[in-house]
Amino acid sequence: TTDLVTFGETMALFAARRTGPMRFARDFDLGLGGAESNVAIGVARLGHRAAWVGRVGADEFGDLIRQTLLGEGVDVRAIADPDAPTGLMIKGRRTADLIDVRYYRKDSAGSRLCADDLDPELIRSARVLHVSAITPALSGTAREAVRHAIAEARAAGVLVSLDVNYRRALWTPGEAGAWLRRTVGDVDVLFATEAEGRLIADVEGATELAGALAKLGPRHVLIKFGAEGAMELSDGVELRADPYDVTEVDPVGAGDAFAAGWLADWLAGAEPAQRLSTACAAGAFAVTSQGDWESLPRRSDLSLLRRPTDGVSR
Ligand code: KDG
Repeated sequence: TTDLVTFGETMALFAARRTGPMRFARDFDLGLGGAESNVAIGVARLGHRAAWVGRVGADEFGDLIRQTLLGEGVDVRAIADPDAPTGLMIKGRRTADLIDVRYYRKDSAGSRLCADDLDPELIRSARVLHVSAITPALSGTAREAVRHAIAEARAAGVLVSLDVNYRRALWTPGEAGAWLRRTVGDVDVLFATEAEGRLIADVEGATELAGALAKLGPRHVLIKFGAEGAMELSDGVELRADPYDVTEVDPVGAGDAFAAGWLADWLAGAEPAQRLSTACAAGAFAVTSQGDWESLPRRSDLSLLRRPTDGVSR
């Protein structure tokens, strides 16, 4: 059993050490990244049990992914695919504040994920199923795995969480929008930026957008404004949270951290305002260092951040 189960593609990540065109990067830090495994790490660091399912290659990068997630306390269900390599993500720094992500993931092991890879018992035993709309963009079998997992979770009364995580390298806004509109009615918690929300409902204004999305089904709609904070519409009640004051080093992974913070506090039974605040704090931590997940907070870290209006902590 687990508190949260998630699945998707996790890739080996090469992050350029220096700023400039990638061809001059010369050296890279090797790590890993994957929206869903980032969430699993975040939830585990915040004190809950998280399981991650995915395919990796039968290669060094697959081992890296398995070992790193294990080290983070995630219940890793990594299937080593003998016929395809672990996908790669290359993160360049075109300028000091412009990150350039390239994928080498077509036909990767992760994209070959299928419904049979998901243990229905694991889903039924969880309290939360978290998916992202990256997975349906990977392949037909991966898309079917998402559909199947959501149906399984719903039938068992497991909370279904979906982060839009729109990736334009993988599909067009039209394709993503059509899938999201078909799926959102089966989702309890929806995480989106304003632009992502508009893939589903073309509505101006954050409050209006959240209302339109909630009408489609999700009981909890979370709209993220990046460095401007976030809002939540839950059971008709709107909440807003100010951002935390941090220096952004690398914004990639902030959304996953936000989802992890929110879901961890949902699991802990926290009040809505607390839950949204933890989500914002986790998102803020995520941008403070290089890497997609490395700076995700533990519970004891959360009190380190202050909102600008809170003044100085002594
Ligand atoms: O949200 C961050 C993720 O996007 C990153 O870690 C890698 O899953 C990934 C993707 O497809 O971009």
